[in-house]
Amino acid sequence: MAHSKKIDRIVNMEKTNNLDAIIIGAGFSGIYQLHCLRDRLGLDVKVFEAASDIGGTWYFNRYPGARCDSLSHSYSYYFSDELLREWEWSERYPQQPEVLRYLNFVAEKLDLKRNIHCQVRVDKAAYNSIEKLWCVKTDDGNKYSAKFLITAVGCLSSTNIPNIRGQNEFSGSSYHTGAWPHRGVNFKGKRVGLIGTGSTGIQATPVIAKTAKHLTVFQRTANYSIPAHNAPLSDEFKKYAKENIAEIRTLMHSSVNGHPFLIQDRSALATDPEERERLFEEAWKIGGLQFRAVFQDLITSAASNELAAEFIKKKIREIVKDPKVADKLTNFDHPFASKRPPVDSHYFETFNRNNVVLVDVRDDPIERITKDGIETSSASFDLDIIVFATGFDAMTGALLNIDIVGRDGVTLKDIWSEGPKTYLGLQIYGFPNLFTITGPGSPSVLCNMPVAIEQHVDWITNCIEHMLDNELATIETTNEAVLKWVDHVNDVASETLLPKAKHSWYLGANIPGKPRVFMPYVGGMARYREKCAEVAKDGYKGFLLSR
Ligand code: N01
Repeated sequence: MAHSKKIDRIVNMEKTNNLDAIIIGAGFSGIYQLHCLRDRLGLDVKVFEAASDIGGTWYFNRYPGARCDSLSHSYSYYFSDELLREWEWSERYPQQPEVLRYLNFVAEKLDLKRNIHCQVRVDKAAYNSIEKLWCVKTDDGNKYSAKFLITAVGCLSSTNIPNIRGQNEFSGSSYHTGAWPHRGVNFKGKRVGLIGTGSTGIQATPVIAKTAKHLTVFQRTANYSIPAHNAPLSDEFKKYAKENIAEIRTLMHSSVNGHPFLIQDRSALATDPEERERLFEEAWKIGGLQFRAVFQDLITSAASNELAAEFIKKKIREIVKDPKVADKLTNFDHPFASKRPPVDSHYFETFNRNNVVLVDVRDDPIERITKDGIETSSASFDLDIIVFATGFDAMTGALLNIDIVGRDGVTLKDIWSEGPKTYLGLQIYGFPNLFTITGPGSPSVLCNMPVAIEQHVDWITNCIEHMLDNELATIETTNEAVLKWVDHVNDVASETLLPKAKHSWYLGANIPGKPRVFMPYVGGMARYREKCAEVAKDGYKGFLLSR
């Protein structure tokens, strides 16, 4: 039933600009949220998207080698069996263009694009407590108001270019991987410098090395990486995925990280050494994020983690021919998987090529960028292209880039000045009727993203439906619920080794001046899903609902 008429759309601006809901962002989360609000609840909704087309992360991250590290059959919306049956992934891990094609397929199939306004950036959103409406200003000079405001801005969308002296002097070209030019970049015959060895740098390195004349990789933190063993999907597997939708969905919903596999209930430390080695070997052959699932205590026991770290070091040493290079690549300063573990296609092998050099910038820091390239404390590197694979102002950056003003004129920047504080990652005290899809304090980036997104969107949709059915005007979390949840997020994180990675973006440590707060919820997707369902069932415990 359409609820549109039920909403008292109080006009404080032009009539045509009054909506039931505004969604910011047209990536995985924004387009599904639009479908739910428009097609399930019958609301009048607009989506604003800064890019010139839909896709979010997958629109911007077009760098060479960009590929998903979730298994393709699980990197899909599971709300519609019809969509699942109609779409066919080609590889075990889809490349960026295929994921973007998938999102366009969904948007077209559900006729979503007519409500999505691209090349429109939301500059400001302010809550009008009298009218109980969100007032939104976009960069094309328009103003809109809506009862509900939903951010679908992504966790890794605000790019981070480190402030290195002399950046503007470089006479060559430079690019951030998360804002890659659509025309592509031709590396043929070029001397390339790549800064950063997170998931992105590790994916880009082997591909750039294939065409560049020379590639210098500037590594600050040695990173564990597990081989993807990517390959085309067999017809048999494609058939399995289509014929077992319900089982795969159940498996993903019951797993800790929303992946279609479970973490094995055994301890690395307690397993006999020979058997442990065999299991690690087997897991290495399977590859990808599933490696981490071979034992259940790898992220909770330092001793078990060390065993995994030693195994990975051994593997890297077997691959990399020059022992000095292998030393740099295995000089880990954090436990395995305490930062998001990259999944690679021939990353370590790339350092056996004679056109690739690794520079450890811990030993030999980058001093400045010059007209000709990069200078470290002991050498200079002449370059034609610099690639910044330097990550994102994760989880909060994209939200804080919008000037969001809540009840009583309180700004999001102020209320989060000591780090993000939310209830369930879904709502912020002082910001009624604002929902943050995959916000800080939710499993989000620790989970297979589509699973985390669908759970949030479904919860928000059900909540809005509940409000409409009961003629409720506002929902706002209480300060008490927020403080309790923030403590819980910290407590759960401290039971694991994840906060031990001092340079991790999970902690905001990659951005100078950003408060050090562990942002994602480590308690597991299945547990979190139950908690959210329980909150709703208990009449939205921790929220105040008003008429
Ligand atoms: O970013 P990162 P990313 N000088 O922050 C280095 C997701 N993702 O884009 O570790 C020198 O992880 C920095 O060094 P350090 C995934 O969740 C998914 O790679 O801070 N180096 C680090 O090596 C991932 O975790 C896929 O010491 C500097 C690198 O830059 C997340 O995105 C694919 C520096 C940044 O690594 C972010 O990954 C790709 C400086 N001044 C990414 N500043 C999928 O497959 C930073 N660095 C879905």
